[in-house]
Amino acid sequence: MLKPQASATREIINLDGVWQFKVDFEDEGFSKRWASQPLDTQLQAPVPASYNDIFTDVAIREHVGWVWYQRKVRVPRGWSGETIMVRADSATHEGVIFVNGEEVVRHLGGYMPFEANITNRVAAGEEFVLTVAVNNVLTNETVPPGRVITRDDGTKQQTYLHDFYNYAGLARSIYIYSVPKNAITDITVVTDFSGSTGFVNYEIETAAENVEVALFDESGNQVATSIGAKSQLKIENVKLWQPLNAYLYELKAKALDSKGVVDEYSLNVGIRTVKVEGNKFLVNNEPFYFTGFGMHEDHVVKGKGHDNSFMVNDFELLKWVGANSFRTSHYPYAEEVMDYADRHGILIIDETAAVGFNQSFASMFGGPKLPTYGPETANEKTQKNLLQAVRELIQRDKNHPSVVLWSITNESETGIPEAVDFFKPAIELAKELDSTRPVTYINVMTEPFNKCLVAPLVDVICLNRYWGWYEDHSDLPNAAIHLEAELKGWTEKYDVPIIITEYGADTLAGGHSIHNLPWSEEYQTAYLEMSHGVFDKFPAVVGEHVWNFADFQTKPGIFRVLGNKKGAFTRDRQPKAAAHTLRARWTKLNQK
Ligand code: BDP
Repeated sequence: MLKPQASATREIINLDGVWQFKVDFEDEGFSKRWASQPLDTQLQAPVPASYNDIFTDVAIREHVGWVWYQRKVRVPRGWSGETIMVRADSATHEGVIFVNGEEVVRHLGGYMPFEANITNRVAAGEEFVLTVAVNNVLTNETVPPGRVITRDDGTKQQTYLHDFYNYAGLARSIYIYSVPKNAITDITVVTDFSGSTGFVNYEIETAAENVEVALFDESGNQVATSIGAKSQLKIENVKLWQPLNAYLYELKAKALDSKGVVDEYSLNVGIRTVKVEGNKFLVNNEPFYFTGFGMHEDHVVKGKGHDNSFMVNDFELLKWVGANSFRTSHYPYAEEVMDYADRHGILIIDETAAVGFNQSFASMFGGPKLPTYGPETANEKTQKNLLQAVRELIQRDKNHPSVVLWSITNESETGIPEAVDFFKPAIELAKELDSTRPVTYINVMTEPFNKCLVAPLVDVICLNRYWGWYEDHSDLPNAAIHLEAELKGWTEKYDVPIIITEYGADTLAGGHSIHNLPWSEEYQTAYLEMSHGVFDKFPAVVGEHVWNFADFQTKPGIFRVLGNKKGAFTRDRQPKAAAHTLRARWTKLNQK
């Protein structure tokens, strides 16, 4: 699904703004056909934003079920004869779009775009009523999974086994856009180079009779052309897309019929290669070392709402601290983020929302402890949804040069054969859909090298390790010994690159201790330095992503102090001492 854009043949209207908003406390919005009438409400909610922290009413924040958004939309006069689409960049976790009261599309999975052709339901120049119902419920079949339980007073409560707050609503933009008949419906590019010659292999989907493609450099000079829906562009004196030194060509595709151009679509293309060789992770055939973070889409008030100011500032901080990469822990991020990373040379480990498939977390997050895989937990329907999530992720993000590794799941239970049955098809699907990028999963501490059964299936091993925090708490000498012993085990067993995708310590900004007590800024710094000393002993360790970039909101818990405090930055993006430590190390590492 191509991201909508304006071109000579396409127009787009962004519907960001303040919408009518109603919480469906009695679960009656569908039966009473709320979409067919003006929403009976005093509330309005901003789009894009998670709705939870916007209002002061705790009943809204903690609501379990549907909420409804509504607004009027006028279709531009000039759109007659065009195909008219409506698109949501996401609806967390399930979205239903209605046009003039009629359902036009329904989508499950909270972090992916979906759209519908509404040409026959609207008219150019006329207004229509757009309603979006959004459901925040997580069940054993959703990705991520969860469980709704009933309190003693009969009210519902959402439980889940992942460590970030279940923000919901319309956190990304909604659009209507026009496309011509016989439009370009998909583009896939795969890049390569040999010496100073670059190659862009492309494939374009369209019902139009012919296709013309031209590639332009950053100064706007045309550097290659081709004809046909599937071909190769050859670029002499190619400028490669490099980590922290991005170069983007613009591919302009035109679909034509006998009368001329019917559609135009532009795509940014970074020419680069990614390969795994032995224990090396190669970008443009050079060994690459990941510095950066596991992140979250998380801010005050907006929750997971996309915001360009926050996004640009986060990237500025990444650059300042010497990060060259991050992981979209634990769900796909807004497409604007992917575009920005392309433009700024930041590498991405792109992750599905498969987090919390691990019942051993029940003791920590509450709820009954069941088998992780089984009829009442992760079952065939869940697996089907996971496969769909992998398909949608790769479909959406396949052309981003920033994306260098697909992550199928975070911290699932992987030491039992059921885990192989559950995840192997998803790993295979990722490889089948994209043979150009390696595939990984993120290993949890409780599934070490001699236990985990999923590790042999992937190209890169990613480890989340908390020696010195959850284990050997406040005992860094022991933590160092155990971390080293573990990495020795992994590197002896597997000849693949290893990325430490999480290591970190909760830290209260402004907390200090001359004795390096946990939660102090001193302890976080000492913890990181201990970890780095161990990583540096292993050539197979090709990257370090601190958990987390910034403090973030979680479900309340006795081990969470107004959220997770493992950020190198506070939630309002001020550096803790650790950020300076990382900056000193990473700036030097990136100069090598
Ligand atoms: C890991 C998870 C991450 C948590 C982190 C923590 O992958 O989502 O927030 O640990 O406990 O278990 O801080």
